Formats: sequence, C-alpha cells, structure tokens
Amino acid sequence: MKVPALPLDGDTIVAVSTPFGVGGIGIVRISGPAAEKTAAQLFHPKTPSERFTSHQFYYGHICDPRDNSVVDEALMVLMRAPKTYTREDIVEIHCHGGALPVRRILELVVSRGVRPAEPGEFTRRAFMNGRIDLVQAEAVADIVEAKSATALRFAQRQLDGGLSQEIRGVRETLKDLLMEMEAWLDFPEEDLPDPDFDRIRGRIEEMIGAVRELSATYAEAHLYRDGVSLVIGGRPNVGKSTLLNVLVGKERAIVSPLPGTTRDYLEESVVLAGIPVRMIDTAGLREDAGEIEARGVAFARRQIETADFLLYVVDATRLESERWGRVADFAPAGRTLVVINKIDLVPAAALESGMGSLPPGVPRVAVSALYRTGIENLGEEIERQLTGDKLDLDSRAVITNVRHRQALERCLDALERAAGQASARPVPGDLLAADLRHALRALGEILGETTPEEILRGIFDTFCIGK
Ligand SMILES: Nc1nc2c(ncn2[C@@H]2O[C@H](COP(=O)(O)OP(=O)(O)OP(=O)(O)O)[C@@H](O)[C@H]2O)c(=O)[nH]1
Ligand SMILES: [Mg+2]
Repeated sequence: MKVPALPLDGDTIVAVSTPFGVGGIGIVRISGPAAEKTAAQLFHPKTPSERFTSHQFYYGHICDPRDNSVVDEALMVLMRAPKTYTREDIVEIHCHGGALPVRRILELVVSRGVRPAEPGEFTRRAFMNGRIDLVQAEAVADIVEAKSATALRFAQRQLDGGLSQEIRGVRETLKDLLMEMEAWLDFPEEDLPDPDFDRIRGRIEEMIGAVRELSATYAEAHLYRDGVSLVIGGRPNVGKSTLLNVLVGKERAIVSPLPGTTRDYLEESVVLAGIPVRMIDTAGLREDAGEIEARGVAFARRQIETADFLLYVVDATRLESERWGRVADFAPAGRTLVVINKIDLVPAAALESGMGSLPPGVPRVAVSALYRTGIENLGEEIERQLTGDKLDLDSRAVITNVRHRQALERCLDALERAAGQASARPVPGDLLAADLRHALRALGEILGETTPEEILRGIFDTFCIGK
C-alpha cells in the first residue's frame, strides 16, 4: 500500500489506554523508537534479564529512577516492530487500575522525554505506517463506539478489509482503463489503433453498477451505526409515558391519570432489531396549557419536527375527536406510525368503526400499553419501519459512514460523465481520462491515499486518547 505523504514524526508517544477511574487493571502504552529504552529505565523485572524478549510478559515493578521508590506492581510487555499495532516498537505497562498508579506511571514516562499522545495517534501511526488503510482505521473507532451487535459486526467486517477490498477492485479496473487511455493520448504519433470504446463503456457501466449498489446500502446500514431517534408524541393523557415504559422495559417515566403529567421530554436508549434507538417521551400536545406545560409542548413540537421516526399515540376511546388534518402538518410523512392505545376500554366493533376515522394509508397498530397487548406487534411494525426489510445483513460489504457515501457519490458522478464521453463519437479522450481520474481520486480518498490532511485530522481527532 502506498504510504501517505505526511512525514512521520518518529518520536515516541505515550498514553493511558484504559478508561480513567477505578478498574481492575490500567494500561499505559508507549509507541516509538524510545519505547524499549524507557521501559528499561522504569521497569524492574522480578527475574533480572539482559534483554527483554519481544511479545512476552514480564512481572516486576515500576520504580521512580530518581529515588528507586516503587510506584506499582506491574506486568510489562515489549513488542518490537514491525509486528505491532503501530508497526513501531510498543511497550505496554499493565498496572493496578486506580487513577493514581496509572497517572504516576504516565508522568514518569513523560519525564523520560516521551510525548503524550494525541487522540487516535496510535491508530494514526498504524495508518501512516501502512498497516491499515483509512477505512480500517475508521472501523477501529466504530468498534469502540458500537452501540449494537449489528454495528459491531459491520465494523469488524470493515476492519477485516471487506469494504477496502471491494473498493480496491473497482479502483484496479479504473487504473487499467486510465492506463490504456493515457497510452493512447500520450503517443499520438505512434499511430496506435483507437481503443475499443464500446468495451470501455461496458466496463465503466459495470463499475457504475457496483458503486451504486455499494452506495445504496448506506440508507439502511448507517442506521445500525448512527442510530435513530424515535419520538413518542400525541395529546395529553393518551398513554405516551406508559408506552415508553413498556418499550424500554422499566418504569422510566411518571404515569398518572392527570393530563399534563409529562412536562419535560425524557429519553432512554434501547436497541431494536439491531438498531440503537433513542426513544423520547414528550409532553402531551395541547393549546390551552399553562405556562410551564406550554414550554414542554414547545419542546415536544421541536422533538417531533427533528425526529427520525414518530410514534403518534391516540386514545382508542377518543378516535373521532383526533384532528388528523393537524397531525399531518407536523408528522414526518413516511416516518410516522399511529399507535391506537387503550384498546382494553373499547369493544372490538367500536374500535373497528373508530379506525375508520383515520386517514387512509397511515400505518397503525392497536395496543393496550397498560395490559401489554399488541406490544409485540408494535415492536415488529417499528422494526419494519426502521429497516424497511431491504438490506441483507450478511451480504458483502456495506457502507455505514457518511464520508464513504459522499466519496462514492462523487465517484459515481464522474463515472457517469465518463460513460457519456465514451459513447460520444469521436470520443473526447482528454475529457474521458479526466473523468476517470476524478473517479479514481474519490476512491483513493476513501482508502486514505489521497485524503487531504484536514480530513485526516478530523477523523483521528474523534478518537479517544490512547487508541
Ligand atoms: N385503560 C388503559 N389505561 C391506560 C393505558 N395506557 C395508559 N393508561 C392510563 O392513562 C393515564 C395516562 O397515562 P400516561 O402514560 O401518563 O399518559 P401520557 O400520554 O404520558 O400523558 P401526559 O404526560 O399527561 O401527556 C394513566 O392513568 C395510565 O395508567 C391503556 O392501555 N389502557
Ligand atoms: Mg406522559
């Protein structure tokens, strides 16, 4: 793999790689050419050894070289380059996981001239040294932050190189075509026969198909990574808070027979069908609310407007009084599910006729949040709305990252222009080559080969320190 143009620092960095606070163990990680020397100065193995063997744990103590006092009991492992996370020499010191031992060891290492690492700098070095590409580096961050098992599975597959391979496949075809075009453009005097432009157009169209298919997986796949917000809205006292409690499986919200119980909004995270869902309960919508409640209602409206999905709850005994025309004004079209609650209070026949007042085509589910009837059905309907049942989760690579998606769309635009050039007669060779180059650059940006520094910085800045 081509190593990006940024110069390597070559200095040695250190960070605490475990969360701050109290834990079983704390790990201080050092990477760079001075890692081994620094460890030798601070770590005293129980059984003295001439030279540490790579990739082997040693038991001993970390001591302050100024007065030889023991800082902590520790395990130390030295991993010599290149078979390491960063491809540099790495030392890990595993000490007792209290905030103080970890911090003191960190300070000791820094006092030996080692620089504190920036966020994501270990992973950045792995990337700069060619061990992983940018897509894989981003997968590392996704693994750390995965909020659902499916998100984790996607990120693991991305780290394995599944997505990179897919992108490289298209890139190789592009490179072949570009070489062919450039040979023809660069040596006109050699009287080379014209390339077979129908064949070239055919190959461009194959690439368009592949890139489009990959890009289309984003719509659903990213939900597993980024999650969605699901707002529970409706008029006062219809059972919104009761429903939230049922869906999140605990008594999270206060429920009472008095309308206007919920004044602030509150949220709780759950995972539905593998998708992390931020569920938000809101104040009941009504116009004649008192001052504090009115603020809650304003909050609720804002939550509903920005929601990815809305569960609009209505009272089964008051279906006819619901002003559907108004609801349509704020409910996000195509992302609203009407939940008819309190069906335990109405006979089946009345419910049937009451449902007739609902606008046609709006998806609906009838439940009793109090007696938990119809909840399973509601769960299935929410899942169907969230996922749309379109994505085969075990299919090949999927796109979950908006940066990849945007680059693929740029690639697609360039390929479509290129297909147009290849169909024109005579073929404008320069333009065709330029479009192929644009497409190539977009793919290179995904992999990190032609990614501008500020974008790299933005990516690694979101990592935690010590990763
Ligand atoms: N019979 C029956 N009562 C229900 C059902 N769901 C909720 N309730 C009752 O309806 C009342 C209002 O419930 P809440 O969950 O507080 O309603 P809400 O929509 O959050 O109300 P506000 O926060 O005031 O807008 C409570 O007394 C609940 O016990 C149901 O399915 N059947
Ligand atoms: Mg409530």
